[in-house]
Amino acid sequence: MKLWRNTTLATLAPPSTPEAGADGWGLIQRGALLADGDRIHWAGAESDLPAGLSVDEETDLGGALLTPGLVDAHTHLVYAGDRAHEFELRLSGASYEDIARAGGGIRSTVAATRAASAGQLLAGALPRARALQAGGVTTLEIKSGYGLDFATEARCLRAAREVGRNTGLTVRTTYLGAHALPPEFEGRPDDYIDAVTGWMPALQAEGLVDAVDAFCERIGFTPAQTRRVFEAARALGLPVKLHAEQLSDQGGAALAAEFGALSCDHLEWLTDTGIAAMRQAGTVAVLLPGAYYFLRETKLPPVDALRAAGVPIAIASDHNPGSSPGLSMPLMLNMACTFFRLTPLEAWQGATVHAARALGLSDRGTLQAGHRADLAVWALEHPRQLAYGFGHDPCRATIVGGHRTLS
Ligand code: DI6
Ligand code: FE
Repeated sequence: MKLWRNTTLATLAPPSTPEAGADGWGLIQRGALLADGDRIHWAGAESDLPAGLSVDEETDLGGALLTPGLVDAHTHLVYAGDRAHEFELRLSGASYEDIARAGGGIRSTVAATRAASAGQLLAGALPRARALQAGGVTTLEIKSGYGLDFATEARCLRAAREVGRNTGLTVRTTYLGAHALPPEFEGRPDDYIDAVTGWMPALQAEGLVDAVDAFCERIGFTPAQTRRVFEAARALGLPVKLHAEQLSDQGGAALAAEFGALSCDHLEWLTDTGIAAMRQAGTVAVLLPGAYYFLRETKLPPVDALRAAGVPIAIASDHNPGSSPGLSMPLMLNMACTFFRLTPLEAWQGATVHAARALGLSDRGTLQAGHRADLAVWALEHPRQLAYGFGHDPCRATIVGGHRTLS
């Protein structure tokens, strides 16, 4: 067994568990944590350490803060090229949608990604994953969606799997073939949806698909087209999620909820109908403050109504080259508080236990016996300080499945 001691624990454990605290943080001063293989065996006050256990490895954390590792539940980490020039165009007045309609945007990243080899895609994605990890991330989701043909979508999803193998991080893959209309299908979006659904079984058979996503938007796909993608996923037993209500209200959240979606993401234009449907389906709301910030949006997601309805709220980086080229979950926590008025505790829960749920994972996101030993060590006294600062770098180490992977 491995022991981490002389630490302040923030367990974030739910009220029914022995690791819980009165206020949601589950703060334990002079704490200790024991891991057996890749699982947490015990977490509590060092003075209560169970006796008679054989400890093979002991780490004195010198009083540092120990928390669950962060979960980034929405990234587009695998792509080639960048869109710094489009950033300049937007700063001089062009809108994100204007650029997309003029053939730039997602399509320009698709052209660069199609031209990139598997090795180049991995070489681009690995440092991004490591940057997220340096900010405390131990589990992340990676979407395809910059290939838009079978070979390139498969190459991107394989690169995502490789990121997991190379870093030790848990990577959940999402097939986002319905991200944008590729040029060869111009004017034929329904034919393209046929292609997207047609590629799905082979991608699944290769073990490349943990979930299926779509971009339901004026510059993406209609609700009717999205429904066809979801029907294909359901026929294969694959869970769905949706880029919904980012730039306009398309009723996407209600549609996704009808399919029992794991999550609906973005949600700036979400309505009460969508919220009610998500609550009923148990769908997580994934808020993406990086895209809100970088696109200089002003329409806020309906956080109060989500909270009142009891819809779990997660936050994620949405890392992508067009609308959120950031790689720091600590910054997302800060922006979720400043822009969206989440409390620091809600932001933490949003980047841990609720984010895990958005990926269909119920074995991580808190420090409680039986959960994965996915941990982050911080030079902080209280986790609220992570959401308070910005541009700082307080993560000292991450531990994935009981193994220290970064320090
Ligand atoms: N919404 C987003 O924010 C990203 N994809 C999506 O559907 C942006 C993708 C990009 O601009 O490259
Ligand atoms: Fe996205």
